[in-house]
Amino acid sequence: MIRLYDFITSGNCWKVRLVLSHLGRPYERVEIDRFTSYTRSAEYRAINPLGLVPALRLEDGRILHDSAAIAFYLTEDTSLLPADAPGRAEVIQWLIYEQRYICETVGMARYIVTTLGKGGLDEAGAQSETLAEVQRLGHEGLAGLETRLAKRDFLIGAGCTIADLCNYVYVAMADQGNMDLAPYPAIRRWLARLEALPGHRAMGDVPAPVLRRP
Ligand SMILES: N[C@@H](CCC(=O)N[C@@H](CS)C(=O)NCC(=O)O)C(=O)O
Repeated sequence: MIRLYDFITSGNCWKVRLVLSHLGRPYERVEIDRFTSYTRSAEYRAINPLGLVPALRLEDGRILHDSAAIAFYLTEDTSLLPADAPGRAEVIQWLIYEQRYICETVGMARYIVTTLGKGGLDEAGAQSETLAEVQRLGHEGLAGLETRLAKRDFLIGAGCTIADLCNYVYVAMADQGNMDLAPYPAIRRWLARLEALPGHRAMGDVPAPVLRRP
């Protein structure tokens, strides 16, 4: 069976879990504690040399890392990945968009606020310039999504694809980075549309792990 190396609170891992639940595909979950340095250990770097989650071990022993690559692999020959070349190129385009303009901005704001543990405030209590800058860039990313979604239900074609699922995750958690989605009505409708799909799972709704590390 395929095996996912997973942090529950990682948005990039949630993307892969969402894809798996939409597919109804069983998998083994290895739960990693992100607050240890296990991902930097030699044991884990043998799984992913970059020391990052998610990583997916395939039945034949090969390992894939990076949420976009894993999502692309898992959805071959399914409705979540178009079969035609232009449709697949559009998926790649929106996966790149997510990594550059959503994950690294909206996702980074969440990371600064929730994981760096300072609530986004520097030692003097003022909002950190770094947080303000990633929020500014995040609003650029959200504005691009809002424009795309203004007259359509999903990012590509008529149904949900991995472009939607991957972009969904950090946008859905924007409030955790103190980013307000009020100015983006099309995005808010799209989030609700995705959350109403039968394959949707909340971030914390995970199968029991087969292993815990460390
Ligand atoms: N581009 C990668 C980014 C992966 C990434 O940054 N993962 C973070 C968690 S969201 C991580 O593993 N951090 C390592 C650590 O915190 O030890 C992807 O989409 O999967």
